[in-house]
Amino acid sequence: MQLVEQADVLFVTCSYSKDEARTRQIISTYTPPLGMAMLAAYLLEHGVSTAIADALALEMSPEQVLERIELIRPRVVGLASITSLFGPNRRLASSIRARFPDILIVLGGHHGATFKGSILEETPEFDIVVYGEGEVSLLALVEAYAAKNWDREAFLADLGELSKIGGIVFRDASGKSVVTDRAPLIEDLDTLPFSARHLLPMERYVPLPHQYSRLPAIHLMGSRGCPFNCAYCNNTAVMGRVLRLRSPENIVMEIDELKRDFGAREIFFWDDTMTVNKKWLSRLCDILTSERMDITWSAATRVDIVNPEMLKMMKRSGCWRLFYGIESGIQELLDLLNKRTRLQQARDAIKWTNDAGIETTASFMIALPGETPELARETVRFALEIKPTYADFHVTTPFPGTKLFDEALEYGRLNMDFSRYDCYEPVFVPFGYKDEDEIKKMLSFAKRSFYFRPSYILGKLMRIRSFGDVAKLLRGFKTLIGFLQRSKRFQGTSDQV
Ligand code: B12
Ligand code: SF4
Repeated sequence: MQLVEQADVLFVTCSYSKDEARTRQIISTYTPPLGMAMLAAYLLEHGVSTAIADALALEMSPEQVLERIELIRPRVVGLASITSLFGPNRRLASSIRARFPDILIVLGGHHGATFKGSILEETPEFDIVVYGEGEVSLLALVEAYAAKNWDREAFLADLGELSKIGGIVFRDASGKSVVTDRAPLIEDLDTLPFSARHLLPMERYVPLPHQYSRLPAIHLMGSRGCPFNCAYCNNTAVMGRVLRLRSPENIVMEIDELKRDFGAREIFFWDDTMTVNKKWLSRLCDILTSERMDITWSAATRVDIVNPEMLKMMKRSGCWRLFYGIESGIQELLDLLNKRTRLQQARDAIKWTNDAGIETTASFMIALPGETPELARETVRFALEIKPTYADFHVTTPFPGTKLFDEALEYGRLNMDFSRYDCYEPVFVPFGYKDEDEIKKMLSFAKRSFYFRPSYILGKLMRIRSFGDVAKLLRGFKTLIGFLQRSKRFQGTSDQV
């Protein structure tokens, strides 16, 4: 990682409470703030000195973050927030504001994009919110700020200048928020520079054992946006519903750079839905298949947009794992989610993918609207029936800005403590469940049912080929126990469901 000594813009990720950090070390791993790295690359390309402090991955204390800011002396600090991290981000902004009153504090990411105006009216710590795709808006903002000689007060008072910048929220003279028109989405993603990973502690981002087949495995996005409209999904809040694709050639150029700079052997595609455009996928696979590449990769997609030929082609090109959001084993519940998939498509997709020699992760949501514990057990049975390599179970979390959030009260009770919106803690209790505790027990039951089957454990043991496999298996086991211990801490004494 390149240590930057002075920069006009500093992005900072914020960490969890001590307890959360401890839990994450058991159950999770650090992941790169790719959005910030993309923004940093864009700013650097336009001559703006930029740094990133990934405080979360570097396990920096709040005081260390302030020391770093003291050292770098940025004019702008950029924070990004998903819903569950809004509280910690606000605390961080508050401590920066207290110590560095002249720094402009800008918030980006999904929570800001969802709440826009109300954020500024309720949280004085933030100066500006950038909603939507950040590159164009943030650069315009920084350039306008520089033109004001980095004078925060003068800049924030120039409402005429601020209103010319697309995709931002600022306060007018009375403190009311003003939302400017959305900045146009970047049409040609190939015009964007590659993520500024040299500003990140890349050695910290080792995926979980079931998430890689070879190391170093590096995260990358080949597209932005998703054309589907699932009722629970907040993905499109920032990037919209139109799928924009980088050219396969441009993606491969970035992979070449990752091989050269970080020795990448595997790519972890973070795209929302990798197989929407078959022509694009086929071209990408063609290039990746060529021997020169020697890259393995994994990605996420939907069960209704794969077929056996495509999967075989993906396997040939190095794909070793696919993540499918299956969500439920009950068709009526899927229909309520506007998922637009059939259970038979889930069965077929998992079978075809397994047959192609690609590992599968099937993800399910527990405590959906209309669900009862009996229906959840049916979903667990479905997960066992379709035989994915791994199954993820999360609790239903109605994120603000989604149809699920708007309609949640028709189907159950909703807790509005956003700090708990992390997909592990139940915040939504459908009428079919007694209380949160019953949901936590169901989550734990689902995980144990899937992973503690003798046939599953035996299958894993039979596949051990090397010491590396043993180490991976042990780390995976530790992760699972971490999950279960965490849900145990959340729940009551009985495990009966
Ligand atoms: C990759 C990913 C992850 C990764 C890594 C996250 C990371 N380190 O960044 C993993 C798998 C670890 C993960 C975990 C979780 N995730 Co996630 N994740 C995503 C995903 C698919 C892509 C994010 C991404 O990198 N996008 C690419 C970049 C280019 O886009 P971007 O980050 O939005 O950045 C742009 C703008 O937001 C803006 N911007 C970003 N930062 C900043 C900063 C400033 C200052 C400015 C001005 C602008 C700006 O500009 C950027 C470039 O245009 C999104 C869905 C999506 N499509 O966005 C969900 C998503 C962000 N995740 C979500 C959730 C809920 C979670 C979890 C809580 C779920 C869980 N329990 O597993 C955890 C929380 C982890 C955590 N604490 O960070 C939700 C958030 C919803 C919400 N409103 O809170 C999303 C939207 C998916 C969903 N369910 O709808 N996630
Ligand atoms: S859940 Fe997946 S398919 Fe559905 S809208 Fe979100 S990203 Fe698209």
